[in-house]
Amino acid sequence: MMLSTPPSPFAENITQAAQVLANASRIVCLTGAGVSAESGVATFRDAQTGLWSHFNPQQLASQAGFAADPGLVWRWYMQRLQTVEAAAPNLGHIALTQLAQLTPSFTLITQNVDDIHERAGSGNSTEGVLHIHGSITQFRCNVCGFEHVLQPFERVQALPPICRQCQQLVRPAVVWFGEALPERVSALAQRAVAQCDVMLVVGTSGVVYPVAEWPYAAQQNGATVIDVNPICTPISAMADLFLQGPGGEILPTLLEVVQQLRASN
Ligand code: BV8
Ligand code: ZN
Repeated sequence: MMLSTPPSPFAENITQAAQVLANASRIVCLTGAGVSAESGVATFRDAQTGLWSHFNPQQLASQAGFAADPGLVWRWYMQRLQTVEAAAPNLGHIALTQLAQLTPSFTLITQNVDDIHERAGSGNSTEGVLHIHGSITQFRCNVCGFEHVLQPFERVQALPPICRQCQQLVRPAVVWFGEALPERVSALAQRAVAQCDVMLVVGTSGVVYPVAEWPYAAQQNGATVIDVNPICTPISAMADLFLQGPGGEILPTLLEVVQQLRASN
């Protein structure tokens, strides 16, 4: 059956990857900051442009960083929140929602704290989008965990809001370095990783743990690992198939070939 050759310099790999995805029964898709790059949200490592270039994100995204300068951390998150809210889903996000509809079981695990996957239409499955590192759009008390609904005036405040329950500082509901992953989400994610037959990894440098171990765990359980990234990373090196390029280009092409294969079956 002649497939229309996808317009990609890596047509061979794309066709192979599409065949694997078209035959898969349980797909896990693991995304990182790269999937949101084409929406204008700087990736975690190059997010340090301009104002923030002289700060280390690992410092800011930590209890120590928050304790040292809660105002600086609060303003960093308010600026990132503004960028996320202004960002629209790109063709990569949209292709993932359509791929999910073609697959019997599709679990989306994201390391991103933005809500762009949801706004693209992902997450309509029972589990929704598994935010393994939390969400920048939600807030809670740093001490008692009491949920906080952000008020417009609090976005431009120099300091974080105060918890209504215990008067401690409010922080974004993200997982900081040195903090444990959310238990329920992590259990759901690790079960999906253990049971999948394909793991599609998109836009992650694969350097943040324990999530960086999950492609290896999937592969050890017999899954095929496909990596989508414009550059080589430890994940592209271990992947069974490496599709080099931006997600916004590769994923729609991949989806098109999967749809052709599905239609011909
Ligand atoms: C924990 C929320 C323990 C905050 C984030 C071994 C085991 C366990 C832990 C560790 C370990 N070794 C070290 C640790 C500690 C630490 C860690 O991993 N450190 C690293 C730096 C060495 N891990 C932790 O602290 C974790 N917690 O282990 O707790 C514990 C247990 C019990 C009790 C207490 C404690 C928690 C880690 C979570 C940190 N929080 N985010 C916030 O966002 O502000 S991580 C943050 O960085 C992001 O969420 C994301 O996960 C990560 C950045 O990674 P990427 O998404 O990959 O982004 P990056 O910019 O790096 O790369 C982007 C990629 O996209 C690039 O490859 C680029 O080429 C590509 N790209 C660019 N354009 C495109 C593209 N791809 C496709 N298309 C494009 N157009
Ligand atoms: Zn509190």
